[in-house]
Amino acid sequence: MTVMVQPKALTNYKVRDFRMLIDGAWVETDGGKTLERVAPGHGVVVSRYQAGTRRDAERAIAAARRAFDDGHWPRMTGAERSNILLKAADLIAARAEELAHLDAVEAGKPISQVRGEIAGSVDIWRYAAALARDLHGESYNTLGEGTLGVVLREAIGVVSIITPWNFPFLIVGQKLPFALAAGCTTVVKPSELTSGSTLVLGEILTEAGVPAGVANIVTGTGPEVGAPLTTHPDVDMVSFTGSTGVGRLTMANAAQTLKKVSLELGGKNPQIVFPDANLDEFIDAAVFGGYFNAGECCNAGSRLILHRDVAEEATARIAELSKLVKVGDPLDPSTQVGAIITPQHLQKIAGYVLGAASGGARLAYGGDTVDFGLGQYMAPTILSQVTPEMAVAREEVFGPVLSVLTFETTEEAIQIANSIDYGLSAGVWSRDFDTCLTVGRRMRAGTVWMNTFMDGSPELPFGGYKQSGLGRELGRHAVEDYTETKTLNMHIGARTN
Ligand code: TXE
Repeated sequence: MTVMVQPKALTNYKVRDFRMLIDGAWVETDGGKTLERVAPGHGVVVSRYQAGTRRDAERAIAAARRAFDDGHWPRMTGAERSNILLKAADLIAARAEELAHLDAVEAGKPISQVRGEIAGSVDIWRYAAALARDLHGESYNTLGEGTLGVVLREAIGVVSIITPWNFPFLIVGQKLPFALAAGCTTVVKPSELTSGSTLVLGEILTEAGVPAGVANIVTGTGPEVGAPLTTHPDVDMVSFTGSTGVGRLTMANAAQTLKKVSLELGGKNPQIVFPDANLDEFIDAAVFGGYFNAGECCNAGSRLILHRDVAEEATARIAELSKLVKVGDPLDPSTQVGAIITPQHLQKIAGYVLGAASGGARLAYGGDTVDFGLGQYMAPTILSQVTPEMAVAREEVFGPVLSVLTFETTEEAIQIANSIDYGLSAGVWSRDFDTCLTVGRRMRAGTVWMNTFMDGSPELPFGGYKQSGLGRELGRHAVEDYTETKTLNMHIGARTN
């Protein structure tokens, strides 16, 4: 039986009413409507956001355009922008508990986990601040006596940033500080399910000294607010994280005016386990990688591709460990798996499990939704005897569901791992480093973990192959992504011919 942490009712919770940040002012939508957010773990309204309109989006784009074209922000020194980002990082750290609490209630994430995400975000903001001072081009004095070539990196302009609900504060931090570091101005649209922490970030940025119009935040739905951010001719680049379907639409929209796009999309990430792997460590990582953030994670290691010799033992041990995972109240510090984002999404997850079971997969553990009488929850679930063509093995379930597939030869394992449309991340488990490197280099994935899973740091680029996305976030080139390259080709001295 799953260990349950009964959610406590949010009695006397003070519902937060948020406005939007457009051109340095906290404003209401001109449409006069709000969106209510029901906490997924508690079943009551906790936040109200402005239901922004296309006109609100256009006002924000106009503010960002003006703030870019007046040149104040892009022409500041890297050091000046860096200092503002460092101040923002300090203010995020100072308001960490408030931010963690907001993400926990709005997204249903375990509070202890979100605390880690906010601390990680502070680190990322500081990393971006460091890069702000290190953005530079190249020079060429090897082009002949009379020629000097200088390659500049200039801020690309106005950037639309569209983010999802699964890591509301962390994901905006993988985009916004790098765009700001480059000297871009921005319009941010958080998910309509989890906008609170991004709006608090707006307060933080204002206090840190980000000028009016440089970082605008417009709340609302994708079709109403998100779409104009991807089509408007005054936007130069779109940085999007979300579903592959909307990512595809974003790219098509951006193509109308040939905007640059950066896309972080879905994943269905394999972990290949060889017979010589350290099973103790793998079992732990499988449980963490599968159930972290209730599996609502593009990096979830949900496709376990196990060698036949270890499959049975590993599956049984993962099932045993799954029983110990604490499911329930996002605000209880002992909780490991919180709530599922919406009732509709819970149904979708349950549908995948049912579909797999009726297609011949075996339920090794879990499979049930958990009814606490408040919010919506799902038990950690592991399915064995999954075959590569099943939907549960190919599609992003986005729930706490692990699928076990088996292999005999290394070629077969690589073939199964690479056989789907996604290519975000992957894992290889073996004590033989040759095996790890040989397989790791053949994986079509943006990140390959070896004998570990879901580690990361701001220095390491993150992004996907195939339909998992386009471009990379983080890493030392993260700021360059928000720039245009300009060549200065200079003639020196008297012409000789
Ligand atoms: O994502 P959407 P949803 C996957 C996951 C999940 C599924 C659906 O499988 O179950 O996607 O989640 C905005 N123009 N991921 O529906 O719709 C939207 O308002 C412009 C994987 O929440 O892609 C939100 O701000 N923008 C993923 C953002 O896009 C639009 C994380 C993402 O929402 C828009 C989240 C439009 N027409 C979900 N329509 C990951 N990679 O981690 C929506 N949006």
